[in-house]
This record gives sequence, C-alpha cells and structure tokens, in this order.
Amino acid sequence: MAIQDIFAAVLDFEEDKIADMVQAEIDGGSDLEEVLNNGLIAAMDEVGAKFSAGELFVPEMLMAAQTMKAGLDVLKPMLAEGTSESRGTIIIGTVKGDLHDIGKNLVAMMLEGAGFDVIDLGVDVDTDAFLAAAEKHDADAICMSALLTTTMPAMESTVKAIVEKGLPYKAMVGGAPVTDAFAKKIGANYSEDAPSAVELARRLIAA
Ligand code: B1M
Repeated sequence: MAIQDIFAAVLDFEEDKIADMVQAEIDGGSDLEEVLNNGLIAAMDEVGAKFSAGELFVPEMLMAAQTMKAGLDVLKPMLAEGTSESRGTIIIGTVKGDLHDIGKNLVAMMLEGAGFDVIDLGVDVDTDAFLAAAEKHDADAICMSALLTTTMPAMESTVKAIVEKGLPYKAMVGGAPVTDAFAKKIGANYSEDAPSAVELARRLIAA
C-alpha cells in the first residue's frame, strides 16, 4: 500500500475502505502530513480539476468528499493532539451560501490541536450568527472559510460589521479562491492552509 492508493481510493469513492487504508499507512510509518497533503487533499484537487473539465459531476464530487471525510476522521485525533492549555477562543464557520466544509474542518482540527478553543458553527453561517457566537463565547477571533468566488463577499460583510460595531474580534479568512490581496482589501487576515491558519491565530491572538 502507498499514499498513491489513498489518492486513488478517494477518486474511486471507496468510502468504506479509506479509513483502514489511512490507518495502515500511518501504522506503516508514513508521515501524517504526507498522507493528508499527497493522499487526501491532492485527490480532492484532482476531483475539482475533473469537475472543471466536465469529467465528473456534483454527485461524484459529494461521494469523493464523503470518502475524504472518512479518511480525515482517522487523522483527526492526531491532528488535534496538542497542548491542553487554552490559547484563546476562535469562532469558525463556512460563510453564508457556501456548503463546503472539508477545509474548514481541517483548519478547526489543527487550531484545536494547537490549543485554541474552537467553536465550529458549521456551514452557511451569516454575519449575525458569527457575531452572536463571538459575543456568547467571548471570542478572540472569527475565522471564515469560503470555497466559492460568489460567497467571498459574505466575508466582507462580517468584517464590516466587526469594524462598524467596534468589536474586538480579529477576522481570519481563507479557502481556495481567497487571496492575501482580497483579505487585505476587506481588512481581514489571510492564511493559505490549515497549518498557516494556526500560525496566523498564534500571531493575532498573542498580539
Ligand atoms: Co464544490 N466547488 N461546488 N463541492 N468543490 C469547488 C470549490 C470548485 C473549485 C470545483 C471546480 O469548479 N473546479 C467550484 C468553485 C468555483 C468557484 O467558485 N471558483 C465548486 C462549485 C462550482 C460547486 C457548486 C456550485 C457545484 C454545483 O452545484 N453546480 C456547489 C456549490 C454548493 C454550495 O456550497 N452552495 C458545489 C458543491 C460541492 C459538494 C457539496 C458536492 C462538495 C463539498 C462537500 C463538503 O465540503 N462537505 C464539493 C467539493 C468536494 C468541491 C471540491 C472538489 C473540493 C473541495 C475540498 O474539500 N477540498 C472543490 C475543488 C477544489 O477545491 N479543488 C470544489 C479539500 C480541502 C482540504 O481544501 O477546502 O480548499 P480546501 O481547504 C484548504 C484551504 O483552502 C485552506 O485550508 C485547507 C487546507 O489546509 N482553508 C482555509 C480553507 N478554509 C480556510 C479558512 C482559513 C484559512 C485557510 O481561515 C483563516
């Protein structure tokens, strides 16, 4: 078995086999990040490319996502293994109109692993829900994920509301179509992937 087989299993929607495959790969000594990046995440990129090329469609994209999630569940305890001391509280969610949650879940797991208390609001989260949760949990930051170019403006609405109401929360944004330039334009803080979201949170919340 190799990481390439995990990549192939996601593309073949082998939801019932993937957990054992990922576990076997880790037990065999493979690096967790390699399994994640070169197996599971790379496969989702390939799924996206095939979707763009009209070679597969939404139902297949969903089956691949479910397979990826089953594999990610095996890695979750390892990703979330970390310090027990809280470094701060972060509200996380995928923005209004957007149902993609795999990357957001990954960011949440790694933030938890790094010692942050993470309140995950799920998907399709609007500005009011972000702000209400941040107030309720006395949060340090609001972390927003978007995978669609059409839902990126929802991030700006939340950042605007934070600024207009003079609220103390740091705004973190990310997701495949989001860029540093976009984040700067809307007054938010950008990170490219889950590990860099942890670095960003450390920087912002220590500041
Ligand atoms: Co959708 N989808 N999808 N989809 N989907 C994309 C995003 C797309 C790029 C595919 C394509 O065309 N090539 C395209 C968007 C085009 C665009 O807007 N530019 C697209 C489309 C068009 C759609 C629909 C509109 C399709 C339709 O219905 N016609 C529809 C929209 C539904 C909606 O949301 N309202 C749709 C639906 C779906 C499914 C439901 C079938 C499924 C999602 C299932 C789920 O998430 N539970 C799905 C999937 C699986 C994908 C692709 C194939 C994979 C996404 C993924 O999970 N990647 C995706 C193609 C692609 O991205 N290559 C695609 C793996 C994940 C680990 O990566 O989420 O990028 P990612 O997260 C990364 C970073 O971005 C970052 O960290 C993670 C890595 O460490 N990150 C953050 C994420 N959030 C962060 C927050 C941060 C920091 C970093 O805060 C600080």
